[in-house]
Amino acid sequence: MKKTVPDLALFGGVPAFSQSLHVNRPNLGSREVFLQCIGEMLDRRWFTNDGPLAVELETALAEYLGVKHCVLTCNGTMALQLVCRGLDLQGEIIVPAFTFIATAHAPSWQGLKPVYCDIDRETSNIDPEACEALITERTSAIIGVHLWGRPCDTERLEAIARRHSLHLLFDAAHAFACGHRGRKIGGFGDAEIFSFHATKLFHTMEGGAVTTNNDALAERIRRLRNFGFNPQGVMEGLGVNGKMSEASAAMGLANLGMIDRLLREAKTNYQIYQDGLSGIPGLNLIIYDDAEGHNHHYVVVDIDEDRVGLSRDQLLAILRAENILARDYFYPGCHRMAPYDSAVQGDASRLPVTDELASRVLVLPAGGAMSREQIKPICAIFRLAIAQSHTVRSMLSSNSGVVMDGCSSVI
Ligand code: T4K
Repeated sequence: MKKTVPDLALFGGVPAFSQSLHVNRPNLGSREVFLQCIGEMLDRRWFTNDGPLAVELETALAEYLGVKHCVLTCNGTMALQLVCRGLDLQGEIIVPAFTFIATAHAPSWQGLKPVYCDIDRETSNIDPEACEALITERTSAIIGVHLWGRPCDTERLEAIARRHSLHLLFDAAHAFACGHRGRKIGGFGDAEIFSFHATKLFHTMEGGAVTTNNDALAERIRRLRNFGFNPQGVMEGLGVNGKMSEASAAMGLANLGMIDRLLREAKTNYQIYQDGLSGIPGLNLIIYDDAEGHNHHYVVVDIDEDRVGLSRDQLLAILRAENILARDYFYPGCHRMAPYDSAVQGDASRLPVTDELASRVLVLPAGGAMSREQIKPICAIFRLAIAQSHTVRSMLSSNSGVVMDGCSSVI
């Protein structure tokens, strides 16, 4: 256990971990089910194109999420592109900038213009009032992101969308198995999209899905996903290859069967962090509402530099030197990244809450691969660095040889 500031690896101490700890290393559900599905797939020699494993997974997911249709895709980005096409969106769409770049790239790839909206300070989700103020005659849709799995204010957004005759989509990439007002995320708005990337709580290695209660939209997306062919094999128009492979679906079935265990493990790890980080002034673990139902997949801390005595980036550098590969998601916000940054240069203060949170938030290593024995030392390093913040600061300013590894923002 590290006791003094010179024990920190950033100042020459031995790193706390000999192997890197990652944010959200992939979960492994049932190895047995996975291998059995792969064996059957090999015997069948049926590897893709709506194979039996993908069909089984679509049915099981629709049931689990309580939604009429689940259309599997090769990733979450493709799922969002397919929805934009499926709804024939044109012109501008309103999106938050405090999200993974794919939320903006997917509609942009479809020729739409993202108009960035600020977020609510409490929830980190799109601010409905700010959203309504951005609507013009060019707007065709609003995309809410259930960031870290915390639900958007779906009721207010639905009311706004109705008032202005807009489509409403949700990027639910983080929100698998999360709930809102007694319903699982998946059936809100016109459609929701999920990412089943390897780093998500429920994953298919690579993959994603569109979920919707709209029969016609689901059918349209199925055709678009298969090059534009209809079920009779007749070409109807422009399409793309957005299908999920059978190997990915096998991983999905192996994980879905163990979903309760995966959720339990994530919650346990979150609670170990909660205990270990409690009572540190200025360091706040973001809270999940158990009454809504949550997956506890992202362990996110908000750092108030004035009270902590160190910036988010200084803490990030301390952790990374210990091989704790925390991330500064989603710094600096999509609006400040290429190709969108040139448009906001003259108007940099339009997203003040986004800019502030993007410089304060840190995502910690989590997921089922983490153990109590790993989480406790991480919390202890936070406590040591913050308790000794004056010493850390003065050592940082006097030691020009210190490398602030992995910080994307300016220290
Ligand atoms: N909307 C939102 C809100 C999203 O967060 C995402 C994806 C999407 C849409 C788009 O969905 P997809 O098209 O990706 O399905 C990662 C993921 O690639 C991305 O899926 C995810 N969000 C985003 C938040 O994180 P990176 O580049 O920041 O992290 P990456 O892929 O390096 O993985 C994180 C850590 O996990 C690594 O440090 C190492 C570890 N890792 C990763 C992989 C792939 C493993 O241990 N094993 C692995 O197999 O983007």
